[in-house]
Amino acid sequence: MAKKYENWLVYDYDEVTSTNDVIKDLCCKGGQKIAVFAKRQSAGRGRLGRKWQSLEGNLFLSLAVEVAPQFLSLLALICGLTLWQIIQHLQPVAKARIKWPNDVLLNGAKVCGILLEKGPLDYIIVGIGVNVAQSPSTDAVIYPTTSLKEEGIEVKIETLMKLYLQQLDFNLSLEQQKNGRKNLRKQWLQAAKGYDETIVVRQNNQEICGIFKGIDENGYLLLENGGKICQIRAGDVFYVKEN
Ligand code: BT5
Repeated sequence: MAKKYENWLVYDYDEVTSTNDVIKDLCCKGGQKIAVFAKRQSAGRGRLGRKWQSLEGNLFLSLAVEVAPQFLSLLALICGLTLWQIIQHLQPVAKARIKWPNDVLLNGAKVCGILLEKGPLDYIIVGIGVNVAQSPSTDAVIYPTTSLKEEGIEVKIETLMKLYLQQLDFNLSLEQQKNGRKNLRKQWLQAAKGYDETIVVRQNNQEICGIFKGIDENGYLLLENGGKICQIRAGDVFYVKEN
């Protein structure tokens, strides 16, 4: 059931509730880089208990990554950057952008969502959902959606999974190098949508409007509001000017 791919042991399932749940049992012994891949997911989730619509033909992948707790918010950004880089590689003219922290947008619509959760031992579980073949109807979601296929990018799910593991490994090794984090933050900012533009950040029941001024060294969002820069650690970003 498990296949070795580069440094990763990849468990492959036909159907699971959530790849993020299955991986937590598999990585509890430690000592191995584990990934879980499923063709179907019956209870995919997003942040804050939100539902992730897991349509047939899309990618559902979870990885157990060992990182220091202080690196967590930057890891969240790197995971989105990784998919952005792959899309650019597959289709250099694609209009791909990252919406803080790690949603990947194609032509302004969400093609990928990433969920980080605490796993056993020192593992962080990274769950990646990519709309490869189809996207849910927009009435069921809070943001426009699309798929790679709808945007003219044809890739096999398994190929995409392998590219993701390879590119994430590359980014994580870069992070270990001198100026690696700075370099990754710079790349993320170049890929981000809306720098220096007005955005709205929705947090629980409040909304903060301000100018998106990039990210700090931890990957937190910097928002200029009333002449001051505030640091945002969590929330949903909406753009005032679309596309
Ligand atoms: C996310 O949450 O975007 C993280 C999604 C992570 C999904 C992966 S799949 C593999 C692994 N196993 C899991 O159970 N989860 C991970 P958030 O930022 O909270 O966005 C969730 C919102 O995105 C929903 O409330 C919908 O509005 C919208 N949404 C749901 N399904 C979508 C889809 N397939 N494509 C685009 N948007 C979607």
